[in-house]
Amino acid sequence: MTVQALAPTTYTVAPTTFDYRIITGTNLDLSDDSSAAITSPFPILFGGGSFGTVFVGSNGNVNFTGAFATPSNEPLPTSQIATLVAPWWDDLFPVVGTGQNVFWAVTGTAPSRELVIEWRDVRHFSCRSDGAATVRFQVVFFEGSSNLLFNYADATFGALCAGFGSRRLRHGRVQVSPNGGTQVSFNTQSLSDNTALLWTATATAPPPTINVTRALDPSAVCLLGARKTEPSPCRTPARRCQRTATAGPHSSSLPEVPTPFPLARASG
Ligand SMILES: [Ca+2]
Repeated sequence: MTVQALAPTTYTVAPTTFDYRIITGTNLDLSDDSSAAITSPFPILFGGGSFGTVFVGSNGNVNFTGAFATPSNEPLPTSQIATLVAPWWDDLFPVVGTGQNVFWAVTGTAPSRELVIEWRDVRHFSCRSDGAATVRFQVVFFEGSSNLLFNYADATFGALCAGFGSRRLRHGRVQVSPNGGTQVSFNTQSLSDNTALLWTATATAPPPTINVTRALDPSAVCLLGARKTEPSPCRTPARRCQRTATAGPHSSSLPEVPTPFPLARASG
């Protein structure tokens, strides 16, 4: 059999047309510095891998590695998590039991569905007492594509948060492995309301082809029908194995064992 692995992938990023996905979605009802795992109905292609589970963090990022709720961001690549998609990694503050939280939905029909994860009107921890100081953005994963889309409907906390200045606005980063990451900005204000970033995946090398040869193991076949009280009855040679198996207590369920044993070999 031939195994075709996915190629390692890097990302380039560029502004694109703003087209915010309006979803009702499921409210993850996250608390401060928390994470939730969601299961996508289609495989998420990312960085040369394929993933069924997406870990959604309250602090403006998702990953495919595990729960991650660290509020203190750092330049990429980070050693804190192997995979990271960070539209806005910052100390955000969703409010439990309210609509100021993180929502997700799957839209469209196969094979062109989208997984949309939205941080909807979430606050910043530093000015969490002000319900009007919020941001709203989302990440979109596309079925059958490793590309990503960041949409920013509200990229300015404003209100009480305005006093903190732009240094607290950090966003637009993708990391695909501990050794590689692409970021748009770090601790600077680089995006405006109603803007979008499209991350385009590029394979960095041809995908490796792995040839696998599988051989039947005579002893493995014979052991199915051997009495456990017999010391190693199913060693080679093959003919002895076949006789032992036929005489065993489960012989009626054993398949006919050809001699010599065939070597299964598949390719291409
Ligand atoms: Ca937080």
